[in-house]
Amino acid sequence: MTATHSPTAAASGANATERFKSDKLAGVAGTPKERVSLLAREVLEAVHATIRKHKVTYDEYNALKSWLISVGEDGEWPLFLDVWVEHVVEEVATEHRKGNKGTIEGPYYVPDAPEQGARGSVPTRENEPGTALTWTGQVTSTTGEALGGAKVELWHADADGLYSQFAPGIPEWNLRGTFTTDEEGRFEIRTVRPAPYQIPTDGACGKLIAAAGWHAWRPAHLHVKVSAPGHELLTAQLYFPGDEHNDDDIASAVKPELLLDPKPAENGETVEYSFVLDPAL
Ligand code: MBD
Ligand code: FE
Repeated sequence: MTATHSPTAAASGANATERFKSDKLAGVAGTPKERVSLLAREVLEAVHATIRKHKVTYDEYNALKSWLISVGEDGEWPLFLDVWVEHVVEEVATEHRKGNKGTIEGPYYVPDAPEQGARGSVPTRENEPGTALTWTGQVTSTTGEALGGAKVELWHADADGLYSQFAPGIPEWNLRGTFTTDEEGRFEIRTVRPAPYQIPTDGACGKLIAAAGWHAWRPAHLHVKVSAPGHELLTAQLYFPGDEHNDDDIASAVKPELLLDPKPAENGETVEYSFVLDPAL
């Protein structure tokens, strides 16, 4: 991937912040005082303990303050939280499940992607770069029932590692589609293989990565949300074997159950991957 194709903080951060505000703020107002007090106190105590343990200086305190200010200015709170915190929230939220493993949503989901039926292609540009990938699968319940009419929402980066609506110059719904399973719960999706994804290096998160000597990469991944009436929504990502970042994903979101096994085909690759949904709580 060339530098000209790197995602920028300006293009992705502000959009991710707006997206979050419009989608995710319903229902968060009712948290009881006792719960807020408990959680806020324990997080602050953990910060205090780190300061004492490592004798944090005023210079370091001011570096933190200035960095926190820039996270907001760059619109990178969604990116920061989804990369370094969400994986533990997801772990706790789904530990009771018997069906499919899921993983984090990340900052780039957009609801209501165009409907493509049970079999079809995600929206692509003419000559969309990348290896063609035909994915077949079935949605069933933990009781073994086929789930017809289930929704499989797919979104992913292109062969340059860029997401539509979060990088300039890409058609609005490129590589974003909603599929609806047939009576047997089956679907067939045609898309292209995404590239590994580098989080923007020119914003606050990039500054932290550079200052700490970390890397900015996620392995190539397909994002999905799978839903059916009476079942828990499954949010997952699927990964490709052999990707050099499967073992050191910056977002800690890879699980062995989420690795695909693509096979070479006449035109690109084929892959089978199915989903098992838990009953709604
Ligand atoms: C991504 O594409 C992503 O999936 C996550 C979790 C964080 C940043 C970019
Ligand atoms: Fe992603």
